[in-house]
Amino acid sequence: PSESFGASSPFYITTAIAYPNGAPHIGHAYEFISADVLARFKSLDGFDVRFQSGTDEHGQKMQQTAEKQGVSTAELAKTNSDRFEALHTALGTDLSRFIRTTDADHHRASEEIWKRMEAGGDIYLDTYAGWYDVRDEAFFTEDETTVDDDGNRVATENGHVLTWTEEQTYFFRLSQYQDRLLALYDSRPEFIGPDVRRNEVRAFVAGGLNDLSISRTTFDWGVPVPGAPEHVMYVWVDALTNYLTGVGFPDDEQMLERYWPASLHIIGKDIIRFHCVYWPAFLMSAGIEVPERVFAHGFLFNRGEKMSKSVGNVVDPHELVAQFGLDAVRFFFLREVSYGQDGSYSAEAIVSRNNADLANEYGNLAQRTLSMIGKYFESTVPTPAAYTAEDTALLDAADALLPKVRDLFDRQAIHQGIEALWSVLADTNRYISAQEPWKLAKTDLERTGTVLYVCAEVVRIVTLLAQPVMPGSTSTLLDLLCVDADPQARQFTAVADRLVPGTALPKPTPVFPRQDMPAADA
Ligand code: ME8
Repeated sequence: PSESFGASSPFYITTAIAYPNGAPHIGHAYEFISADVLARFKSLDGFDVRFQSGTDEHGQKMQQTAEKQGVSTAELAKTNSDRFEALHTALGTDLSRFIRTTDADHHRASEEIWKRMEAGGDIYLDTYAGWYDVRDEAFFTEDETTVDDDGNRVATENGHVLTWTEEQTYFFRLSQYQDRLLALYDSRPEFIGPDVRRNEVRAFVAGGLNDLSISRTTFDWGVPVPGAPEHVMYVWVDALTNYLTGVGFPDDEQMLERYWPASLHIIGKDIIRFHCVYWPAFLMSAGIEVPERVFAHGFLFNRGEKMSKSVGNVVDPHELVAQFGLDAVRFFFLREVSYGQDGSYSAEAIVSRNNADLANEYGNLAQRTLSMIGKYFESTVPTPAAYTAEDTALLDAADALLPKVRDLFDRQAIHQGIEALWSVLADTNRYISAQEPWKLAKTDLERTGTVLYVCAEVVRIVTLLAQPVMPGSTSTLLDLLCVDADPQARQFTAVADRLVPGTALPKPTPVFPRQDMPAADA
């Protein structure tokens, strides 16, 4: 049974659960960081956030990889699952649960959803004969395949080599869900984001759906089918169910009631069909509410090239963090890439973002403001005198940020949210250059104080709102502004406060250092 819950609204957000058949790569890191930013944003905005990630450990691919490496499948899963968990720690993601599909409660949940779909009359046994893609664990019909130059039968959509498979499997009556799925997409346009993805999914479903093979007898690394233990569940049936397991399905009714349906599933664009077609159909069949929204981010490429072991451009996310610092990496991914579209990264691009946006536009503004307060006001927050039109315009722009950024983040337009913050920082830099407080200080100390107060106040507001993106550096900067360190005092409600004149500030230290451009071949 779960603890009692507070008054705030629940927000349940998940990432995809990764296959632990190898080490995590930058694509995984990108997904974890972006979901963490969204989770932190909601949490700072007063929601009771539950955030889940984990590993998807079953399936034939896992079993085959383990055989190749000469280790047990359980060992392979454990070793790599631990690496995914360690990556979460290194990235500072604030998880409520790291789930493994080999966890005992997950077996229980998978059996239960299966039984409910069966009770709903949607599961039947039949013989399957078709082309099987081991890598994606998916079947293809003849017309979805082609023969490649080496004479292999390959899947037309992804080029993976297929094997002819005939076996008795259980089927899910997906074909019966076409109308209900189309009705879902039409009545709840926010169910799939970005919009372009909804159109793709809708067109796919409108084209007709085949029943789906949902069990396997050719290997045994999976959740046994209730009442038919010679079958294991198709890996996607159990994988998708992780989202329910994590909120207490089926036993903890109180927790389930609170956090289900999930508010937001964050996934990559290659697994949209599983989340936007199969998953809602399974849930409808089992009589469970569908999630509120699925958002698909794009793929990340190394200098525009697909990351692959043979190209030798697979970068270990830990190395990236060690080289550039966690917050610079977090900022880069979210500011540089339009969330929902593909993006590219390189050492040069990370350093130039760091230097232009963090060191110059943000860090330098904070440092100049705080050091002038140190120099001219004995390190205490000055008392503002009457505001000019410029002062008011700037403060108004900063005050307008919260509703603007909230709206953008609620649509997962993270890059635009960050852009909005930086646009006010740019205004503030123009303002300080025009006001020239370093000159004013010689003639009009009162006006100098007002200008520095306005600048410090903008920095405070932007810093509060930038916390989800860069939790570490913003915390340091809020300390320098003497914002109470109690997390409650750093919630977004604090945007409406003002710096208190007369507060003694500590000696400022630069928070966002410049970085050197890496050597050309780095
Ligand atoms: O798909 N850029 O696991 P996975 C951005 N187990 N994102 C990427 C990426 C890249 N280069 N490469 C992969 C699975 N991803 C399933 C999910 S969920 C019930 C089961 C994303 O380890 C990918 O799109 O192959 C997915 O969202 C996540 O990383 C895990 O991929």
